[in-house]
Amino acid sequence: MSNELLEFDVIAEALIEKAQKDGAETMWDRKAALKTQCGFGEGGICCRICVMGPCRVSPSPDKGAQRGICGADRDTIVARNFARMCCGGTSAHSDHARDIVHAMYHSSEDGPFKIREEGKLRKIAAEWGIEEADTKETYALAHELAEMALMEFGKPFGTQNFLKRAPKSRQEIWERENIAPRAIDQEVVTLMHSTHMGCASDPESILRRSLRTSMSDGWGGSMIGTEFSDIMYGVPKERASESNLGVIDPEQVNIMLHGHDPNLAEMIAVASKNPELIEMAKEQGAKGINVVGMCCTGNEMTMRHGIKIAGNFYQQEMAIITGAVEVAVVDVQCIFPALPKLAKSYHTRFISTSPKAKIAGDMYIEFNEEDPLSCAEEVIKTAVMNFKNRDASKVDVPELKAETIVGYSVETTIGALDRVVNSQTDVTGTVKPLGDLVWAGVLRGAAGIVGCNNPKVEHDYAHITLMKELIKNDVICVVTGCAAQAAAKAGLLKLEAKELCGRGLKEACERANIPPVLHMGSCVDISRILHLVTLVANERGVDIAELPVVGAAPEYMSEKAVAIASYVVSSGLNTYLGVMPYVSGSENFMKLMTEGVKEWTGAAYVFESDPIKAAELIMADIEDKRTKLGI
Ligand code: NFS
Ligand code: SF4
Repeated sequence: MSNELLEFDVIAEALIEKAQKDGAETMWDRKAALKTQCGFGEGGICCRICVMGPCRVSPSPDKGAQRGICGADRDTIVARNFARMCCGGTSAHSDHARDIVHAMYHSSEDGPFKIREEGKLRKIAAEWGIEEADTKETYALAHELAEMALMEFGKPFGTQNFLKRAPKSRQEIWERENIAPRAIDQEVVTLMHSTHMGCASDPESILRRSLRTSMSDGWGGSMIGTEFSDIMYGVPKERASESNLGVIDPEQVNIMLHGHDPNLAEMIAVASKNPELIEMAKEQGAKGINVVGMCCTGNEMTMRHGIKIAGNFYQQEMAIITGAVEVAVVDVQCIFPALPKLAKSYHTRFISTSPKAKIAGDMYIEFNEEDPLSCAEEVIKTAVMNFKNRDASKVDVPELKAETIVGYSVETTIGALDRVVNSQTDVTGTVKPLGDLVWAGVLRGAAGIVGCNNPKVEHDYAHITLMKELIKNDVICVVTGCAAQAAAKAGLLKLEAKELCGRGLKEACERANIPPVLHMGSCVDISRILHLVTLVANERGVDIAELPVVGAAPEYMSEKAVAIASYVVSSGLNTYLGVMPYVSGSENFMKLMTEGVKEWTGAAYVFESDPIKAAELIMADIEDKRTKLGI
């Protein structure tokens, strides 16, 4: 293990000890109280889809109960449970996107929601076939596009608009395999229906339908979430930031922004710059107002504003345990329901804001798209007025933070690639230099490393180890979500990280002036990775499955990650999972995931918990793809 990680773990341990001293409970206490986790649940062979159950069947064909009361066997039960995780994940990403589109529908010249990227608005409007997209009045066009996007959730006919971005060959595969997603809500509803008691029992059909639902996330909800956020809040650009708990500043009013949807976060960012509120903070004895990000909201805000990231999923409790956070404000997803109680061990106020994620235990200030700033201002005022309630004896912020460069949207990445070419003689503004570097073997390939933290594995260890192994072997990494924050904390998002690379990647980083691990944003921004990969495949005239590119989620925990893995596999990229999903109770279903699906999409799920072994498998995979391409 590297020094940074050891150092990091020491800090984590210190904070857990501090929590114990402060009488505060953490996820580790709760994990211990749960004792051994349920083996049937772990294997995916407990069914409680109907009230005749729960039916726990045996993982073994030789002993124990073979079927539930209705007759469902282990293969059906595992498949249905897996499918419902895909539904949950797809719903979360896509409903997030719907809120962004609603905000765009309410956008206006003088309102808080504005169109900041007119060029991107017109480009996507044209891509979606809106007539006169280049001449229509900006807001009229924004509203028309927003309405069209809302139809992506419920249109009665046709498939997702963004599918057309993919190479022809990929689109044909999706048609052939019947996994081209229709309206997003329809895909979720129809899969919930399929997996209702007494409906589908064929595991193969259930997996195929799970892929299609997940596709409506990756090429639907997530892509809409990313692209429409960019139109409203700006396309992320390369910028410097910092990451880790040390970005919490004991001398300022600290507001921890946690969740996912940039609507709330953007308004908090605006309100935190309000001179009256800053003045108020000074009157309370603070030097100013410090907004720090947590989880994906942190990624959104660091990409667009350079707002510093306090940590990833696993650190949400630790941030509060520092005793220096005045307010933890949240919207949706990945928020421990434990936070309000934890906050009560300190002076921290916990504020939930979304009717979809009302969290009991402290304050609720509803975020309303029609008057978004009033919620944001109330949050900031609450924080400012809470500064005086800090208990100095409980304040202990670890001096630990790393410099980072973030902001690698597709547009910014292409801009960086232009530095590699001769602008006098070569074409600029395309992904061609990236294809050239891969084809020449300077880069062996690329890996998208994404996902959460999970207490089943050592925090951040798998993320960092996998990234380090791959960059050492000249594989460029693009990262999102909590994996991106792991990279940030370990110093992999710095230009100096090139020293950890093989010769080829180091040279490419020097020429393009980029770090070897590129922060592409939040988890909905995995759609940026899909888009980039698609552009490279189109430029080279090959299918996505032919590229020496893989997906990996070394420490994931959420349903969203299960949906992501499923749409990445459907898109043609082998996907390496470091944590076993709840499928081990059915050998047949596992076989479908690791082998069978390859015949449909050209890619499969790979299960490997050891990051060193995963890196070896990935390198073999990448080299095999290169051989087949003849490069
Ligand atoms: Ni992704 Fe973001 Fe983190 Fe996992 Fe949660 S924050 S959407 S789900 S835990 S990476
Ligand atoms: Fe049991 Fe079948 Fe009901 Fe599931 S659907 S709980 S297996 S009876």
